[in-house]
Amino acid sequence: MRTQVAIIGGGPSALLLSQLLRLRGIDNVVLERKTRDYVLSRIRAGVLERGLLDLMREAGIAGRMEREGFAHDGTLIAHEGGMFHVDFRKLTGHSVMVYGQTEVTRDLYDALEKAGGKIEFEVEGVEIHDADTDAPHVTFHRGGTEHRIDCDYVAGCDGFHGVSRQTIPLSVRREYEKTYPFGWLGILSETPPVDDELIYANSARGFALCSMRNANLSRYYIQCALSDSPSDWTDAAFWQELKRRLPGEVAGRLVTGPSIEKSIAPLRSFVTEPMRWGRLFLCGDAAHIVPPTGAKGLNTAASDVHYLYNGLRQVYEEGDPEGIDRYSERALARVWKAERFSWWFSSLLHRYPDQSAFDLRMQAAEIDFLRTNEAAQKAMAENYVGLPY
Ligand code: RFL
Ligand code: PHB
Repeated sequence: MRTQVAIIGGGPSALLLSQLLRLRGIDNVVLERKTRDYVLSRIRAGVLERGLLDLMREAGIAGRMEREGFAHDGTLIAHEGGMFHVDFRKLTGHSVMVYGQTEVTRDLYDALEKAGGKIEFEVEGVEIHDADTDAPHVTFHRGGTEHRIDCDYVAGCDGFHGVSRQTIPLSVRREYEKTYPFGWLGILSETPPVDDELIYANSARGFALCSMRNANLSRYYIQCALSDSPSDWTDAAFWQELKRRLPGEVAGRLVTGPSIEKSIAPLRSFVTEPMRWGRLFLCGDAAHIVPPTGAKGLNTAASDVHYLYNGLRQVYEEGDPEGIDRYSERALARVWKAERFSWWFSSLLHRYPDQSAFDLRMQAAEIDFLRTNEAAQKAMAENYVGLPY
């Protein structure tokens, strides 16, 4: 088989890139190792920046998001029993959209399937060959048969545990990593959200987040030990702990119910450089990970897609390689700012096992500065709604 762009992975980065390229007549094939249902069962991001919304419009998949998504003009930050509001719209002129990653992915699968987009599911043993030459190819197995795809370019959109990053020789790759000494235990429940906006809470018992998917679907998270497993937490224990971390007035109106999903995610900051090796381009979680506190993972994956899609368009439509030559530099400049914001916002809101009394006072002072200082709120809001591409 031959195609112009072979796309490894079938998550949101891969599908968005595939659909944008397809609309420009650039042939591509998506290779996903799981089934569609499996990919759609992963509950992940919930907050979309305007850059991603624009890309969804350009990809022709924004209809349901415009109808069913919820625009949020600000967020709430709780600390020591009190709570304050950061007004994104007033401070930046922009808002964010609450619409789940699962729904974005579903809309992309539907659009690609309707338009005859090429997606191969349940592929095994994907290998990228000759990425540093002018004639790369990809091999994989399915049902005991080996397949080969010859292509012009390879987009590595296969997430943190994929093969694409590993294809870049260690002599070329530089990796930067920070792990955090805790995880997030998240639940999804068919209950009305406790507030119209998200609540990020710093409490003496650890971080908590109240988020949502729609008027009757709530998503809540609490900071937990890395050694915990979801089965250690009954629903009752989760709700009790969440309430203890929220201001009394919020806890009092929290509606609880059975969880329909419960999982633990470790927190990590990670970047690999460069994001291009020859004709292989890394995109999204394959190249970088952020802790979820700033809601930046999917949004940063989308900004990579923006730079790569425009670079590939430029080379195919104008014969100009400038965009792909500068892809790594442009993508990384924005990635590092999202890394900084996610690290800062995580440090502000979590309890660390080794925090001294002095560290705690520093954290409290910084939260109070954010509460009372408009310039600090503006800096936070500009990062949260998303820096320009
Ligand atoms: P994905 O979604 O991991 O998709 C990669 C796909 O590649 C497949 N794959 C392979 N396919 C073929 N061959 C191989 N060898 C392969 N290896 C892997 C996988 O099966 C998978 O389908 O990466 P992508 O597309 O780059 O998308 C990134 C986002 O998923 C991620 O950044 C976000 O979910 C992060 N994130 C959030 N981001 C936000 O922007 N806003 C949020 O509010 C937000 N909340 C979150 C989050 C992530 C979370 N978890 C669970 C880590 C909340 C949580 C709890
Ligand atoms: C979510 O709704 O899953 C969510 C929202 C905001 C975050 C992280 C996750 O910062």
